[in-house]
Amino acid sequence: MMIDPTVTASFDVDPQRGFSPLCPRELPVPEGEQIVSELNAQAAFGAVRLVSKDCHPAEAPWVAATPEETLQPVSGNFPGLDVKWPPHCVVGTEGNRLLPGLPAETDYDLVIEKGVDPLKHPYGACYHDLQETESTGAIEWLQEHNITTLIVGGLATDYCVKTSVLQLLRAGFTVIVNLAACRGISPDTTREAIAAMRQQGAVLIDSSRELSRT
Ligand code: VGL
Repeated sequence: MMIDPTVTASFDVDPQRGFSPLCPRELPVPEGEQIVSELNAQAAFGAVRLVSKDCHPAEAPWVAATPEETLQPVSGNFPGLDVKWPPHCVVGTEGNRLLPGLPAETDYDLVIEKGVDPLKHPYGACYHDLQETESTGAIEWLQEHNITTLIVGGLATDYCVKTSVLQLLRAGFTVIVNLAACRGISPDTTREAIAAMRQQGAVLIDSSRELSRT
């Protein structure tokens, strides 16, 4: 696939230790730590590089007290929350850090922090809320930088990558999903996520080797 780097951004979605086997007590996505070389390779095709991060508090109504509570609905009237998750990517902890081998945060062109509010647990990088009313500024930033195309990878394929990709497609961007730079939480939901992204117009590639510059 031909890429014009001058209008392309590389987007690392939540490539954090808390979503990898490096932090087995958080939300370890199988092989989550193995995406780093592909994220770094795809970045060579973009003029800018973005990263989003889950930046959660330690306590929130969505935090599962036991592993069995994971994916159970949050009880009570919390419109910003859907299901429970193990504590992960808590600000100031190891799980919040980027995977080893990625650039320092200060070397990215934009860092998007999400999930800070204990009453909100968004998945997509473009909005702070599930209802998609409160922008993180990512879409506006990309538009201001004249970006039309994104190459996306990250964790997890079936949640934050999928939701971010669908948001970017709805905002009108061309979105290339680099599957070698993604890993999912479970095989079934990952398959469904890939089908949904394709159906909504994402271009799926198996690796950055399929990319070339115009
Ligand atoms: C994610 C589940 C819960 C993700 C975040 O980054 O994909 N998944 N929180």
